[in-house]
Amino acid sequence: MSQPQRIARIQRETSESRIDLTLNLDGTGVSDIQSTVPFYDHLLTAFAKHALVDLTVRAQGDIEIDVHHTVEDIGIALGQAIKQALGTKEGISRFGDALVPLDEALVQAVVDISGRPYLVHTGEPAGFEFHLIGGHFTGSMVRHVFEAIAFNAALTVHVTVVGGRDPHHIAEAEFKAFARAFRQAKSLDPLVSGIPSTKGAL
Ligand SMILES: [Mn+2]
Repeated sequence: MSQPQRIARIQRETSESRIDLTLNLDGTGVSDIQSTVPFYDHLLTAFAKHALVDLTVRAQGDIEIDVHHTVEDIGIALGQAIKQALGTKEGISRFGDALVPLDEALVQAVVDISGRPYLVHTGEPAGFEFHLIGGHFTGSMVRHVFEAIAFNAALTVHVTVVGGRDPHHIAEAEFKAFARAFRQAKSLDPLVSGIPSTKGAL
């Protein structure tokens, strides 16, 4: 039996942003990201590349106020797309983990496609949340994006910053570690038959 295509398109419009996002969970890491927030483009491009998903993002938002709304809303749309594309979750590995360095930064991520939204996020150095990466992307948004993805995709996500000094490195290593853990969790395991849960549902 052939698997249905694991793809999704989310179009989400509020008074604060307009998002058009497409996701293919069985891609090759090809992305075309135009979030209007350059460092976020960099993070989402890294996510697609290392999760082996194809991702396109077009966004327009009220970044003249702050990048917050647009960054969060893309996270929500990405979470919704992940949930939709995962479908019944039949045949997935379900769990994934990764330990990813970027020079001095080191980040561990663990993903469970559990159907239960949960985020445990620790270890960013003091003051990280206040740093403006690239002059426009607030460090605090990293956790906010993981919250948006975990809650809207119904994933259990643990991200632990083991070490790091440069905010760009830390943020990028967080996204790469999450990507690698997610890549493993969403992969189809030929040894798995049906939904990998003793409950019979995820
Ligand atoms: Mn970089």
